[in-house]
Amino acid sequence: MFGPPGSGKGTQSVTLAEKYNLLHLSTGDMLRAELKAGTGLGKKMEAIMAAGELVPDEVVIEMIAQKIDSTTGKKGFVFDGFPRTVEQAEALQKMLEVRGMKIDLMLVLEVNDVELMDRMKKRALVSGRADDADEAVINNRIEVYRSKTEPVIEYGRSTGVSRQVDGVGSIEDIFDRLCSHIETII
Ligand code: B4P
Repeated sequence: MFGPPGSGKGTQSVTLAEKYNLLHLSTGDMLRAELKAGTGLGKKMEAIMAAGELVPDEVVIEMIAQKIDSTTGKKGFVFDGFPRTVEQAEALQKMLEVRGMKIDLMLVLEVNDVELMDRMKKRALVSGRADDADEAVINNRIEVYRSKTEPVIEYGRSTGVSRQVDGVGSIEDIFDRLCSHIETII
């Protein structure tokens, strides 16, 4: 599941994972759990995340590899917020290949910047997330997405797995749009 910050990746991934018996893997959620638990890793990542920057590739790659290896009883995975750099995409492809798996679909949620800002400001009222609370940080996250993460879409296009999905509208309508793409490959 792909898209800018606030595009609905987390929102949609949870219900998609339930419907198709997949494991939802959100690197953002995993990192926030480290922060909350006050682990050494969490303490190191706190300032990076609060500034809206990306944590080092090796940190998230290792977290994902561990989760893939410890999962049983699921038909597959929904990766939410990962990969976020071309290096992470290449690492994911390799880690799946050696385990006899592959990326089936890359769903790209498209949402304009005004709507993104509006959603994250609203979420800030309830999330308590430092990276939602400040307009400059939100702008930085969108900027980091455009410069470091959008190139991953090209990577997905070159392997024929990416699909653009309109991410504006009701949560239910967007869910239906996403499902219609998934239904073409199962
Ligand atoms: P994430 O947790 O991935 O943060 P996000 O992009 O803001 O989440 P998401 O896009 O899923 O939010 P959603 O749309 O569901 O990452 C946070 C930070 O962790 C990053 O900045 C980075 O520092 C670090 N990080 C994470 N992964 C990393 C990686 N791989 N590499 C390096 N660093 C990494 O929700 C947004 C809001 O919109 C919600 O309030 C929701 O209710 C609302 N919403 C959803 N759909 C809507 C709709 N259709 N209409 C109206 N509102 C909607």
